[in-house]
Amino acid sequence: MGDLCKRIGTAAVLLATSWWLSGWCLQGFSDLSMGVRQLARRNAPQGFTVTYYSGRDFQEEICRRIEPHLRRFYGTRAPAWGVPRNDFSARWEGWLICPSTTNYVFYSQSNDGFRLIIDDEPVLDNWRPQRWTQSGTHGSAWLTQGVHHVVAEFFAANGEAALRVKWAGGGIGKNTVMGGRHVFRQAPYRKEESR
Ligand SMILES: [Ca+2]
Repeated sequence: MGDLCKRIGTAAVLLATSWWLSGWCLQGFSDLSMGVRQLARRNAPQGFTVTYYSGRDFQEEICRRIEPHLRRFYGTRAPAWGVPRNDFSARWEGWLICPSTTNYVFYSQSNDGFRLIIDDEPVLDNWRPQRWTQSGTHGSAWLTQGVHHVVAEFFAANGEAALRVKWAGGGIGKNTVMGGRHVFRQAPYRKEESR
């Protein structure tokens, strides 16, 4: 009888431990997606922080501002007071929220040079004077569900200047411009936690 009690006790302990472990794992997942939803609801600061520089290669910082999307049509005008109309550069920085773990494709059209870096890895590199084309260029990256650090860089040579970046994957349609509710100015989670 004592032996039976011991066996039942051991089984109960094993059952309780596995229940606790499965709950802990599930909690980890729901925390991430719940955290992202809460962030969107809480009016967390959305958009990119962008810094404008004079010179094609970030020579002198002129100003810093917030922009909601990677979509700018400058024409032949300067992007901000004090920034030259020709020969300027810009760097956008933000945290991209990926809804699921999958392959994402990024499409850019620019006049002139553009590059996109995600988690310190180059995804698009089109850094040269160029005209706007309908086909543009594209690159892809396998990204986990959660947040990823994004840096986008642009330079204008002369004449017209413009930039548009779209992305697709994980339920995000191909015509989605990068930004809006998918980009935050500060990391909701540390990078290591989203991997
Ligand atoms: Ca140009």
